[in-house]
Order: sequence, then C-alpha cells, then structure tokens
Amino acid sequence: MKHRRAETDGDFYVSPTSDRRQRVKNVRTPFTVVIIFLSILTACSNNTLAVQGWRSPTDEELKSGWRNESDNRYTTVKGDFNGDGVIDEATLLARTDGSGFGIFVRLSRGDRSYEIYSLDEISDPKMISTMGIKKAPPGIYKTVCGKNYIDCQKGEPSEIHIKNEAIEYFKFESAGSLFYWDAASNSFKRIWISD
Ligand SMILES: [Ca+2]
Repeated sequence: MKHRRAETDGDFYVSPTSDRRQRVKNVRTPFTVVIIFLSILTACSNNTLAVQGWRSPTDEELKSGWRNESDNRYTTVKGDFNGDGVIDEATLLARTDGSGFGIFVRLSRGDRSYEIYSLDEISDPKMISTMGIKKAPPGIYKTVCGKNYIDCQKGEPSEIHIKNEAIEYFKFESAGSLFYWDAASNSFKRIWISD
C-alpha cells in the first residue's frame, strides 16, 4: 500500500541569528541536500551548541512519555558525523520567540574549529512534543521507495550506504528521515527511511 510522504514544514530559513531571513530550500523533496551553513566558530573552548535566538526545549515541551526511553529525551545526538575522529553534536532547539523549533549540528572541521548547521526548522511550536532525534549507526539503509511505500523518483536511490554515524530525525510513531554527512558535496544530506 502506498503511503503519503511525511508532513514537514516545507520552507525554512538560513541564519536565524539575523533578521535578514532568506528562503533557501523546500525539504519536502525526497532526496535533497538541505543543510545550510550558518557560521564558523573559530574557537572550540565552548562545547555547547548555542545559537542566538534559540534555546533548549523546556521540561513541559519534553514531557511526553515516549521520551522516557532516552537519557536526553531524544533531543541530542553525539557522534562523529563527518568521520574526522572528533565527536560532533546534533541538538533540538526551540526559537526564543516561540515561533517554532529546529535541529542544529555542531560539526568539527579538523582544524579544531566548528561549524553550525541548521538541518530543519518547523514553524509549528506544538509539534516539538512529537519530534525527536537519535543516533543512526553506519550502514546500508533502505529508503521509503526502496521499501515500496512509494515509487522512487528519478535519481532517488532505493537504498543508501551511510559511512559515518548519522542523525535519525523522526516524528513519534510516524515519519523518519536520516541526516548524514556527504563528503563529496561537503554538506549534510537528508533521506527518508520511513513514512
Ligand atoms: Ca567529527
């Protein structure tokens, strides 16, 4: 049986630290490079992922019982996403003005500096109660079309080999996708693995 693709908040914006918002990408496409470079941190002394205009989720936002199975309530993933031997971090953050939430990554860049990437943003703040992230190990993953949930579109693979640790981004009991580092394009990519 065919299924609908996951509902996500389609458009998102680069540089939440700036008032100059810029529409950059629609993430409804099934196999898309979606990651937007935000800034370079030249110092690595600060090990926390902090983005101006964003905050950590509150206990109230994370109170759902399904999060009890995770020590960090499915808000943080630590792993070496780009395979350089340095641990990176993905974090669920909410906008301080209450207008939404998103996923950010602090990625090591080999020269002891870090880059911050925005992986996704959803403008409905209530949806944060249903969204989480967890680590995905390296391996071969079938895509939603590889599982015959939907037809593969032109250029869309039925499976993909992910070489480093990755980030599974999911809606509780619903859709899931993977964000993984693609060395060839020097960026993160996203692929849907369930629907
Ligand atoms: Ca790394």
